[in-house]
Amino acid sequence: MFDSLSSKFASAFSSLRSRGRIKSSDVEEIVAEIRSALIESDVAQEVAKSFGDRIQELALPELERINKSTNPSQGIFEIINAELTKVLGGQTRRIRMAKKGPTVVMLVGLQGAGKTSLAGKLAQYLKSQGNTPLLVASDLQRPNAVTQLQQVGASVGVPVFAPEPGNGVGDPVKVAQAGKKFAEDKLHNFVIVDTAGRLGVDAELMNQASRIRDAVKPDEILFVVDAMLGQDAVRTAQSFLEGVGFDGVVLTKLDGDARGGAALSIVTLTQRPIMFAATGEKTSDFDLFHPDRMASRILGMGDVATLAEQAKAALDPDLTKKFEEKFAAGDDFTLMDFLSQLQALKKMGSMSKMLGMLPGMNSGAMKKQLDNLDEGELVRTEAIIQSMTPAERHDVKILNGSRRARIAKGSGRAVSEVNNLVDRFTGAQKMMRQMRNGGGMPPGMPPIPGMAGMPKMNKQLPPKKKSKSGNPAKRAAEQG
Ligand SMILES: Nc1nc2c(ncn2[C@@H]2O[C@H](COP(=O)(O)OP(=O)(O)OP(=O)(O)O)[C@@H](O)[C@H]2O)c(=O)[nH]1
Ligand SMILES: [Mg+2]
Repeated sequence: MFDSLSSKFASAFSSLRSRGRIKSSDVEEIVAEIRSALIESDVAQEVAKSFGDRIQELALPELERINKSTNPSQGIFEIINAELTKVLGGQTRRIRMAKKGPTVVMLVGLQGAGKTSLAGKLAQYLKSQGNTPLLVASDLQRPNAVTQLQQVGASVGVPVFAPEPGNGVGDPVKVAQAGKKFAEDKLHNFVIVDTAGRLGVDAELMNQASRIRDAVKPDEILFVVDAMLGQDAVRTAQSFLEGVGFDGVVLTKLDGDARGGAALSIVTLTQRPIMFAATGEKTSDFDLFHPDRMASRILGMGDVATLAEQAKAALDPDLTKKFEEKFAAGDDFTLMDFLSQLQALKKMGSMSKMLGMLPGMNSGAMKKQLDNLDEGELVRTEAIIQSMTPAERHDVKILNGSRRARIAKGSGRAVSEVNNLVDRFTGAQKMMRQMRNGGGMPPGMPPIPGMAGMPKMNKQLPPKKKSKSGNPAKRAAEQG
């Protein structure tokens, strides 16, 4: 997401970083580069221009101060980051709850924008926060629109209010109204109204959406737009703003190769915040839109905050506790633990998406590596472990040649892959033992999901043997 913009910014910054003192001509240069990066990424000309002007206005008077600091390019970077955050909407905007009765959220947008999918994503998100949403099928345009929403609702376990088939209820306005009434009676605290889209902006579509709006008086009207539309997304947004009005924007299909510029333009030109982003077809491919995190991602600083949140959500607290207890008891790290970790990793979502949130991962060579990352690897590893007997999983030392051949056959993988996995696991096991014995994490080792809280074990446990710590700093402390 925003990859091209991000890599263009990265090259602009690398030229700035190579300078010691920053002159006003350097600022002008980077501003020119930023402007063209923005325009190439589908940001409207006027928005790109005013963004550049603003950076210049802010940076020039600060040059003296910036040049006194140890890292002048960082000073410019911070100005750009703050301004980009502002252009992307500033603060994260959450749904405003109704003061009384259910909060009504109405979704509008063109055909295929992703409204119905979003209805499911939003419902799941709200439900996960302890709400009791109701989905309302007010798209009676397409013959299967209602069934589509019913399937979406079923998949996230959220009820759907829909007209009874065949009894002639063909008025989306009445359905919306009845849906809201149903929610009030049944004490649902959120109502999500899915509406019909059209191929292009037309008067009839606007008229229908406006009538639904007047009937249910939404607390939030969300304009759903496909980020891949580029500049067209901005024009569509402006038409919807005039025709129906909306309070916030939802960008969908950010997983595609959208150049992302539309996001910046829409916020600036409609003065409406982006509230949510959808990044795939699964109901979990959805998040609140955080302007600061997005700016930091675009600028190649990564999105560690989101990564941490996802890790936390994916980690099963019971599992983490179990690990802690196991280690405290001095038990060994087994292949089953290894498998649970892989499953936690998988739950955290697509590996490449996840790793892309780390600083510096979205530019140049790193990006290529990520794109080539083999997601199937996890699945294959899982298959191999699942083809083992419980005894084998418990102790890989019993894996002789014939057992390995049987496992390979059972999982449909090559024996070399089984060997490779056993080697990797043995290495991980060794590392875990070392940690337990007070050695701490080997340098450069990433934290392992499912193992949150592990390092603190070092403090709670006396070293098993009287061996000195493997960690030089600690050893020094022990001796000192
Ligand atoms: N890759 C990707 N696909 C998406 C995303 N959001 C929706 N889609 C897909 O886009 C297609 C259209 O989505 P819908 O939710 O049916 O769109 P809609 O706005 O309800 O369309 P109409 O009901 O025809 O107006 C579906 O195939 C979705 O799976 C997304 O964020 N990423
Ligand atoms: Mg739909």
